[in-house]
Amino acid sequence: MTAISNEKIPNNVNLSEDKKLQRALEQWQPNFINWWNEMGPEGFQSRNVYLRTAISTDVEGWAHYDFVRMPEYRWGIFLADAVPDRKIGFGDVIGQPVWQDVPGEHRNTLRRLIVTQGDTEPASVEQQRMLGHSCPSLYDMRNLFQVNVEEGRHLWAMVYLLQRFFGRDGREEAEGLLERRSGNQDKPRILGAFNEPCEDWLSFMMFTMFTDRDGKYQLLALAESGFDPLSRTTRFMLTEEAHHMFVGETGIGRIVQRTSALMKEAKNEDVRTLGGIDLATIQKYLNLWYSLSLDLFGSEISTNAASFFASGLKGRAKEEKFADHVAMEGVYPMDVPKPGSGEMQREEVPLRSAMNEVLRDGYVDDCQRGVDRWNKVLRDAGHAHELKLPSRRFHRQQGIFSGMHFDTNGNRLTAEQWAAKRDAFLPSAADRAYVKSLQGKAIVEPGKMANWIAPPPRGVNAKPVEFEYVRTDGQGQA
Ligand code: BYC
Ligand code: FE
Ligand code: FE
Repeated sequence: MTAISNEKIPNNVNLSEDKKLQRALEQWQPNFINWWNEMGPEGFQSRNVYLRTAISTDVEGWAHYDFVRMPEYRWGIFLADAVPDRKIGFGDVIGQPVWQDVPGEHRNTLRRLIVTQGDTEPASVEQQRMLGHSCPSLYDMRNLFQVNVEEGRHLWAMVYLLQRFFGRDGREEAEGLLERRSGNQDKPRILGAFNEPCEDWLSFMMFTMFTDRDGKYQLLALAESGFDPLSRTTRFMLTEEAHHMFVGETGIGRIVQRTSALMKEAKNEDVRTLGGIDLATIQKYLNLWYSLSLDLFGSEISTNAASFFASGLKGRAKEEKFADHVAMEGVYPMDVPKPGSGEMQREEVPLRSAMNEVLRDGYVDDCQRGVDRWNKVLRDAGHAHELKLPSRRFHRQQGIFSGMHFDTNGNRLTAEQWAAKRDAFLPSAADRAYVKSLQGKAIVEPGKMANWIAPPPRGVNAKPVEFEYVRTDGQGQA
């Protein structure tokens, strides 16, 4: 077990022995707190929230729950334990010892990967900052804030790598991570999905289901990295990520469960008359966040991905599952639109250039397992309707299908057909207004749930569902 020190910046990297780094991080810390106060959860900063905090990096280290005011959360630097004699597991450098420092020739590429990863973390906090005001219960509000503080911690994780290994450039990038703003025209966040508005709880739960799950797959790929500090950092982040996807998957599961009960009551699918969220609307939000999240894997055919893999910087999720770790010879057969006509044509893409698509394959399967669990709720209640992941071609803004239009089954549409059908596939202004109208004010009476969502089967850390997870100012004993 690796204990976490209780210094100004909690850490398990012997920070007190590296005075220069400690100083740099202590200088960045107040800027982070300023950013958190300005861009973190709006209106709830002085509340006592029942949060879990890591006190060590092993499994038991997660058992620490207490009331904390969010600005006092113990953000810090936690790396998973080193694997003794670890060797690089893939690419041209397979079998060589992992690097404890940044190889000069990979400096820029690694920095860009770390900055791109780091940028998503504060972006998501910014996207979600108003949601406390419309939460369906105190239990859900607490989960939102747990996700938010952990995304803040993920930012710390990437900033540690930048400050520790990238000198002055790294310090500048660390400042940049606090300066860009989600959705801001002049200084947007780096990746598409992280500039999209996330203004209601259906979006939030789809985001944690689908967008945080991209996080899981990207972190799994970076956990394979030959740059060992990145591998150890992302391995610990993955333990935090599991909760985010739990929030999304069970959140949508509870909405589906409530909708299913309301459909029985209404004796038809139009549960809006009863103040529920109809399956058609749920499907549109799914279509939106799933397609935005597919874009986060980059293009199907990517020379960037090929060189990340060749140079041992970024592998595949669970690289050990694959037989061939060099991937020099294999091909990935893919339907690629012909330039001009856009007709699909089967191509054999060299495997290394298809690494984004290989990672996306694992992601799609993982999403499907979650959707299957939602559909089981519907089936068990006797409904024939199923939710579906749309085709990978649908609504793409990155990669070989971007700039073209497809329906959710992957059939090509003209621009006119798309314009006519768009609101049948994606949330319309009216759908968004309806979902928002259900969430006009926060439900803050302990144990009470909004009408459009079922209660969770159990509370947090063996506390009852009706526990007061977020307390008003001044209170706070567990
Ligand atoms: N939006 O060869 P391509 C998370 C750019 S989520 C905008 O297709 P590549 C979290 C790309 O940068 C996980 N731009 O892709 C979740 C490149 O630009 P340049 C985040 C995009 O490079 C929830 C150009 O298009 N982690 O943790 O193979 C809450 C052509 O690139 C997008 C990472 O992303 C896009 N969607 O792969 C909180 C891991 N897609 O070079 C947190 C680190 C591509 O021409 N990042 N582009 O200027 C990477 O591994 C890679 O940067 C990507 C792109 C997989 C994102
Ligand atoms: Fe994260
Ligand atoms: Fe996350």
